[in-house]
Amino acid sequence: MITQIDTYIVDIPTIRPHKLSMTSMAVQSMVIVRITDDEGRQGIGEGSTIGGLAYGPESPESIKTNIDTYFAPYLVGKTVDSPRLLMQHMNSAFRGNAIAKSAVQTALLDLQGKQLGVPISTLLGGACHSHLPCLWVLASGDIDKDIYEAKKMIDEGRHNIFKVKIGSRALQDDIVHVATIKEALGASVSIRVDVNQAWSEAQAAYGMAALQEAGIDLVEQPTAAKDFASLVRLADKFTIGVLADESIADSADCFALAAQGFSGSVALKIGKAGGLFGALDVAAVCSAAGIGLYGGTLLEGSIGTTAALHAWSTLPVIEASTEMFGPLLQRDDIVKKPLNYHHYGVEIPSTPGLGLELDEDKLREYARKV
Ligand code: MUC
Ligand code: MG
Repeated sequence: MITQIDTYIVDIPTIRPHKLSMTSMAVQSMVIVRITDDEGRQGIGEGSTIGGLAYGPESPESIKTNIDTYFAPYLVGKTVDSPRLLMQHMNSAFRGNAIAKSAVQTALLDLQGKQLGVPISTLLGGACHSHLPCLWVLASGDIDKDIYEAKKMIDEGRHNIFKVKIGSRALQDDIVHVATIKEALGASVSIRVDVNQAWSEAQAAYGMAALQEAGIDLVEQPTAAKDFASLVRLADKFTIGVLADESIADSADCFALAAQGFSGSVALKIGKAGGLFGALDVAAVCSAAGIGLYGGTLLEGSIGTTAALHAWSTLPVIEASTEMFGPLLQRDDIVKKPLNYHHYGVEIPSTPGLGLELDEDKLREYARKV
């Protein structure tokens, strides 16, 4: 039975400024949830977004407040026999707040996994992979720094696919930036871009023609999240792939985009979908519609990233790779044994629950003092 729920906002500086079209991040603020049962076992979860309210409608502060005020009083006294049923009740009692729900769902699954002695992937039906490929995101905003960073990652065997964040500068400057990086890294290295909704459809058509010519593989969310029709038209018009990110939070969004005939890929994110169950529901719609899958992140730290990895590990095929590099963007970690990144990817823990242990000293050090 659940006896206590604690939440913390944890602020960890990034290793360098991370520049997206809508914000520049110098710190990542994660909401960490800890659920304790009557035998003293604990489950942990994480809810993170990007740049306060810059990326979406939830902020670290709203995530913490809504877990403390609404979710925690509902959950205390309940057993964790069925996280799915608890989430179903929470989804009908509390609207929205997908990231907060994802944090709580992760903590429930971590606790249930520890109670049963199995990893979260087993609770979800079993892992198809113990290691998944993982790309790196170039977002320093500086061409030379981006090229240096990418070459170092390739030499270290850490990453061989790169996504470049663009959309905050003039279109032509972005094209030169990306084409120069591609030229420097060569044909064997895959380069994508993420525009984070910054282009009109006309700009996207111009930009995608130039990026296709430069040998770029994929363009993520070129146009506004709600403009499904432009994603469909752009995906039909170019051979360069289109990846829908902000457009698709849950399976209903995905069904609507699929019904319009979208032929690209979708970025799955546990935060957008209200947790692992919701993200896997999106994956099921994609598979039925012939839409490719991509394991996405909201730049979560080790806890959120590992939760997502357990979900992605149950998918037989992830056509467009993953970007589960969030912990590597942070200067420090609040878990005792960080994830193991090697061979251009990351290993998925196989011990009970998430397979992580909180470092209490680090948690105290980085937890925001209210
Ligand atoms: C996004 O829009 O994809 C994922 C990687 C990154 O650098 O930013 C996030 C958000
Ligand atoms: Mg994106």
